[in-house]
Amino acid sequence: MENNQVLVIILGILLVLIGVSAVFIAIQAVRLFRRPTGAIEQPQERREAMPRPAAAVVPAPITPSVPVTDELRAARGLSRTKAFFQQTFDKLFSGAKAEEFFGDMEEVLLTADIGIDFSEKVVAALKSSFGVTLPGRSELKSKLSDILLSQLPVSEVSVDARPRVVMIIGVNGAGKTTTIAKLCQRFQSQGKKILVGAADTFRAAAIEQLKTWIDRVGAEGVFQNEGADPSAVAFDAVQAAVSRHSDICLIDTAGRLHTKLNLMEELKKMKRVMGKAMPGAPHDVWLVVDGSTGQNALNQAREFHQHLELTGVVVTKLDGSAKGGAVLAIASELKVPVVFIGVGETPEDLIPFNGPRFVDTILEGL
Ligand SMILES: Nc1nc2c(ncn2[C@@H]2O[C@H](COP(=O)(O)OP(=O)(O)O)[C@@H](O)[C@H]2O)c(=O)[nH]1
Ligand SMILES: [Mg+2]
Repeated sequence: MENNQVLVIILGILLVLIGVSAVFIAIQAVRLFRRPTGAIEQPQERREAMPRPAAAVVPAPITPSVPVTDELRAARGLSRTKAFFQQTFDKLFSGAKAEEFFGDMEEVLLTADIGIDFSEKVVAALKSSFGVTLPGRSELKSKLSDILLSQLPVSEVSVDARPRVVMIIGVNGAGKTTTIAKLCQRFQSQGKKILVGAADTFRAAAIEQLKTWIDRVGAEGVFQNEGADPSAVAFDAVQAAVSRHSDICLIDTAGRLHTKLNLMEELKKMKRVMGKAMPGAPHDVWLVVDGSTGQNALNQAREFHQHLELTGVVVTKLDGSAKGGAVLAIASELKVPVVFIGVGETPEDLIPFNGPRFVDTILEGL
């Protein structure tokens, strides 16, 4: 073989190798660019969870708002309640007889935690619509949806005050501090200036927990040491919110049982004292209840409302619970609007309550 021929063969082999490498690199590049960049469907466990009271005080950067709509979050968060309604109605319709139907129906509503009074009202309304005729599923669904909605109070026009002072109350562990963190996140993203008063001075860890969140979302806070008078903290916070021209002032409070009268008195005092720092404050008193406690949440709401005239209720922990019916029981019995629902532990998991959407979601499988 001549030298030239050898050279041509070597060159040929080299060209083939270069070609193969180029194809390989091109495939890798395409794969890389196709990989999703957003965090749209991050698995739950990878999303950031709220810190526990004793959590490290090193705030992680705020995750940019992922384009998951409130509607989607609500649907996910209420999936257990929806499944519960679907399964119990499946049972109700299998082999149902007209004469037993409405009696069984009342039982279903009761087990769905929508409360005795409300269940009776709903069944009476259904009976008056259908008489003794057994309704079809879609007929029942649409009538039930109308009845549930007609029982929900309409939210009043929002307060026109600056700062708008919102006092957050509830039993221990209901989710007050977490809800404040979530509210901060939501309001900040709407360009509002927030100031939080850490009036839960009962435990140092509670103050730290709140500080972590305030730093993380970049809100302002008024803190005092553990054991400080909660009314004094609330007063200072409202005064600071006025002088710093905050849009919203959120006051965290220590958890307390609704049955402890002296602790109720303490809340009443805080309320009065805030009014001295700014006439009309607090403009809102929101009760936070753990929705997974069903009827207990309704009892708490009843008691707190008697003492403190609630203007709104936040129902948390509806994710992981089939007791979402409690939302309807509270709103319909107390005639106090449910303002937000909590459907998870990340800062984005707080959704403004929307009655028609809520009813649609839980009855979707009927
Ligand atoms: N799954 C779930 N957990 C929640 C929700 N809201 C609060 N939590 C958790 O409930 C626990 C108690 O919350 P915290 O805000 O400290 O309660 P507080 O004592 O009322 O201030 C924390 O572990 C929170 O992460 C929610 O909507 N869903
Ligand atoms: Mg707390």
